[in-house]
Amino acid sequence: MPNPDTTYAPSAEQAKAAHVDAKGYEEMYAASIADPDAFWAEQAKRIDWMKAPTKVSDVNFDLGSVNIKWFEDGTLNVAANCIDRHLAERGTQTAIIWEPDEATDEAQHITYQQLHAHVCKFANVLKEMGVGKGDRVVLYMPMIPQAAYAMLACARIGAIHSIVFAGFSADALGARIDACDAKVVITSDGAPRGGRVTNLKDNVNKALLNDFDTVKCLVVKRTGQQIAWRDGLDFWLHEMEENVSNDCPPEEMGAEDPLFILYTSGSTGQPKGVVHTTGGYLTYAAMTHEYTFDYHDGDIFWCTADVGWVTGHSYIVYGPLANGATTLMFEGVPTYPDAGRFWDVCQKHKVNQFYTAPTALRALMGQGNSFVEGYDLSDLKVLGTVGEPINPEAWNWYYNVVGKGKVPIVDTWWQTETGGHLMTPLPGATNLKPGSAQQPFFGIKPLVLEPTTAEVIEGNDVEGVLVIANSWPGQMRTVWGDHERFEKTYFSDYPGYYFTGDGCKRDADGDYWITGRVDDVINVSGHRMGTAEVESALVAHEKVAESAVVGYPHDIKGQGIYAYVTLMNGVEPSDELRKELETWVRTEIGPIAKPDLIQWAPGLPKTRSGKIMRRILRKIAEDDFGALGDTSTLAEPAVVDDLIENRMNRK
Ligand code: 6R9
Repeated sequence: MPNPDTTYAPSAEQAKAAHVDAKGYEEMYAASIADPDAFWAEQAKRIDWMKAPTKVSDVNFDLGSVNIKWFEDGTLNVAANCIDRHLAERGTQTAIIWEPDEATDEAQHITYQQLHAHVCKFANVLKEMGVGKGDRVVLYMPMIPQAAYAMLACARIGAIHSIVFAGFSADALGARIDACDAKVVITSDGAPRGGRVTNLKDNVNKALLNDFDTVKCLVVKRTGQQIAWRDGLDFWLHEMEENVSNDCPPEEMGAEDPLFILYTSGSTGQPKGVVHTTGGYLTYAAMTHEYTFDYHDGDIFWCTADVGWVTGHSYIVYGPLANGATTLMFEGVPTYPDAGRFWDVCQKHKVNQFYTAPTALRALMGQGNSFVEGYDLSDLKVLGTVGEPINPEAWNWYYNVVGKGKVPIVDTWWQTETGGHLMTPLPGATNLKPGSAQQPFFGIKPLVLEPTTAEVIEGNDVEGVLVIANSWPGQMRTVWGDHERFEKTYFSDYPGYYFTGDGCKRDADGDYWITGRVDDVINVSGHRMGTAEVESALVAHEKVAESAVVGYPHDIKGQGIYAYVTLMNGVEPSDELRKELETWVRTEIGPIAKPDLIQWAPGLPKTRSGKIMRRILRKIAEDDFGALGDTSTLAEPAVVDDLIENRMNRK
């Protein structure tokens, strides 16, 4: 049981200045659990409703009738909440600071008024292209302000956006366009990142193989490079904008109308389209943004995620803008032009809250402190992390070198499915423990279950699987087009609870420590990857007969991808073939899925019923084969000796 000697208490000033101190958290949490509907009815007032809801929650977690509704009879518009309602008071305040890839290029400051004009025009362009309420629009964009305009434009007219991370390949993009039956794809000509440019429009053309003659594409000019063009189906945003008005009244949406779909990896098969709706999601994104980061009026907030991930949705766009914040959008990478870029940007824009991923911190930590030390980081008030457990070494570096031992760190645990933070320390309220997500957010009831019997484990100093016993407004509502899959994935293993897929410990003080996924999902640089996805990409190659993929500990990425590959009869293993398979997976899924290690496996360890024994493969990949556990059910024990002998990860 991790039990760090040092905890870090907030200073008296921090506790006083924060929205809640320790006592405030206890009281508010208790109230949120004692009468959730009263609590959330009050919280729903933080957003502007066209018609205020009279109902609060309508929730059923029973398999076969899973149903989740919040604020059901209320109506609202998300874009109006993120823009219009701020105009009177903060029209000239900066809504978005955009920091381009090249440090020498000028940053842009977009005020709320300007944001309003951009989004209205954008929305009218979409209408002009035939997009209406309920239609799906796929975004495949660099981190440019137009990505935020596009999201908000969809929200304004009631279209459902589905963002595909621009690092995904054309094939992965195509699968998602098909899965949600998108009417329009929004992209840019090129996407500069870390000094290199990806031609996004060409990827879109490849992705549209099945729908080449039907799906329209709206293109933002970013680089001005040569791109492939389909006359009559492709449109430049800047040209379309010349002919539309900048008046676009926001559509009145039901609280339970879908706001967006976001595809995420699961333990089996195809990515799932996680559906979030309008009223509950916005309430939850706004509230968590305010409390977790102790956001106050006038603060400059920076979340370094990409809008292609849920973190970018909730904490670059929807949460901060609903709160009238100034949110920073960064096009580049942490190490370009050098490992000081994050801190240069923090200094330049006087960032108050900074939110990033452990994998980025580990990479920067490895470059040495000199990249941090030259910068004035005195505006920082809160530091945050997300995406994977943060190891105490990285935590301490973040705390001492970046925060100079004065700035609280919030280690936020949540998921694409949860819409916003479910467990996190709160600045000013929590005695921080390096590596622990610590305590539930308001209204969240976590439970630890015994994995095989599903019994609730009471008390402290315990370990098991993590489930949530109740619903919250930001919870996903369904899997797009497959409600049965939604029920099966999240509500069937542990009936009556939302199953997170994570394991956890609850320590002697009652604080939670996330121990990682308990399903076949691995976490590479904070990004979820289903081992099944990588396996199906590998076996799609003509020379591959079979494959099994597992995670193994990786210094920078958290987990690396270890692939065991059995080749077709007669195919000889070689370094060239290894390269070929790496490139293959990159084009099938994207660079983030490229295996770090590929081991040629003449056979895979299987039970007599033919199930691959992943437990054994994980151990070998971890270079920990002394503890293989029970191998008595193996069909061919000799297979394991060969795999150990030729293992790729030797410490
Ligand atoms: C927001 C996001 C979700 C999975 C989740 C867990 C891991 C996220 C974490 C964390 C430990 C944290 N995870 N935050 N593990 N501590 N602070 O990352 O969403 O991409 O859906 O990933 O990431 O395993 O189940 P998503």
